Amino acid sequence: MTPWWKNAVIYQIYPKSFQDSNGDGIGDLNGIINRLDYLQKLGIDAIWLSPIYQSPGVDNGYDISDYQAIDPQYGTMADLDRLIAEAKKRNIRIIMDLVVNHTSDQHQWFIEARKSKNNPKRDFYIWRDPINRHEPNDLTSNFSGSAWQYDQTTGQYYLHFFAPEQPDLNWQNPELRQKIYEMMTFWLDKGIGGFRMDVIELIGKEPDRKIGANGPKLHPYLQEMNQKVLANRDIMTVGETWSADLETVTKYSDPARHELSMVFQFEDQQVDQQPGKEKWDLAPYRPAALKKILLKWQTQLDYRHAWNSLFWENHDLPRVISRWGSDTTYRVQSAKMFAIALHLMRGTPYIYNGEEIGMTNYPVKDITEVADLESINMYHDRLQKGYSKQELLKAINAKGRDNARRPMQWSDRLQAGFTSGEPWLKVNPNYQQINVQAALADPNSIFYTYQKLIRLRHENEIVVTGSFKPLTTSADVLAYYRELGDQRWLIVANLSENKAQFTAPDQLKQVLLSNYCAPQTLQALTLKPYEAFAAIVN
Ligand code: TEU
Ligand code: CA
Repeated sequence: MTPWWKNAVIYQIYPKSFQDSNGDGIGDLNGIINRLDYLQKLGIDAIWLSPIYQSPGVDNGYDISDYQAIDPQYGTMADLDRLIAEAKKRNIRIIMDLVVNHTSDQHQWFIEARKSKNNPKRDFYIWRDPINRHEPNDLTSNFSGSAWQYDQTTGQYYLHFFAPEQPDLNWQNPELRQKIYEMMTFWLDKGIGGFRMDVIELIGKEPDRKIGANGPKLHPYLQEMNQKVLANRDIMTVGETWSADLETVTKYSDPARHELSMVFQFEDQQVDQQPGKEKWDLAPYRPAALKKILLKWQTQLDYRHAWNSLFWENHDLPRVISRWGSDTTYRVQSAKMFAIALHLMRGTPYIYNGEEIGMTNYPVKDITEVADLESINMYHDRLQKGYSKQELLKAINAKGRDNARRPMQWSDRLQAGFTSGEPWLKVNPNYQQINVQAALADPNSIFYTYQKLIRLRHENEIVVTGSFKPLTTSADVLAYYRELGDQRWLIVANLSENKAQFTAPDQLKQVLLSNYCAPQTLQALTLKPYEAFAAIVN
């Protein structure tokens, strides 16, 4: 039997930016509850909620100080229980973000751990003596600088792969693992739909050997977690795994191995960065390179023994139309094209809040306008290394995480209907044109393309289990067949702003979706900029 999460579409909410209900400028749980009818109309099956746990907010909630308390800025545990119940009434499950590679430095465990070398919680974290009065080694943090922070009280360094306020947990400690499993069980017993697991690839780290991702104990830990917590529950799990390749994705998601339902892999993220460098080292987008990676994952992963997720955006990534499509002349066409191209592939699709109305990046002119610590740290680090302000701002505007974290644009009212107060991060001024209210009023909006794609997946087995066959096309055109029994669908997407020629040998039976006028034939077509369609053929 096909598990529910294979024909589900999941919607990611970034709570701080989704909907404020009390005028403090910060999105909250009651705000989400008020928008459930909208999400039901879109048709999604589950919400992945970015962290709403108690947190000092150094990394917007990815620094948790209490796993079993709700941060007061988002509401109360009663509000969350109500969200779970109200969502359930609409057949929507709540997927919680599980951040267990690290905690906040304000977590009770760390407050204890740093007190003394023989504190009972000391070994929940990773401590090392200085070497020649310096860091134990040259491991670096994802947020710039060393991954080691010196702690005065005991004269040792602790490990942090992210901010110093996010000390890494020591998964080698069995008592720590047990505590995490108990915490996960607490959440599952509330009736949530599963977990999205933050940087889960790092939990098998061996810092002395400079191993972060994919340590030798990673899969044994996940199997233990599965056995102790996840097994025999009607839930899904998705791991965030930046380093995943075909082989490791199979390890994580082969049902016979009892680890996770699926993972996020990020290979396509590299198409617009210089090889071997960081995301800030920009390189031009080449549609053909993107196509190659998409096809690799569709054709080379064995979907009988593995599963993949499909996404363009999340809270760490820029808006896809600003990045690889058009956020001006062809905004609507390119947004629909990305939707059509992605949602009819194999895997479970994710929509990031605002993607379904074609929200765009918001460029800044000065570093003082930036909120995200990743961008701010990188900026200061690279300024020191001799980069110019201008090129650093260019990189932040292209790839910075604030782009996707701007308040959700609900209407053309003040502050886009996000808040009646001052939003924590400025609203994109284009909200007067781009907003939910306008999208719902226009039958040709991006919103309805997403709605239709979700419905197609729900109603047609071919989208979920059909085989996948690429067509040979011109460089910038992605085209594939899905086939099941005697049914055949053809999906065509021009990934570029240039016109392109396209021909398929098939007869057109019925056009399911298109972002221009529906094509009349499949022979000798000239595809318009970002043109895409899906059709039943034979
Ligand atoms: O992100 C993992 C991660 O590695 C990010 O630093 C990522 O490389 C970067 O943002 C890409 O631009 C997860 C969360 O999704 C992110 O929001 C957190 O900041 C991070 O973990 C730490 O918990
Ligand atoms: Ca609020």
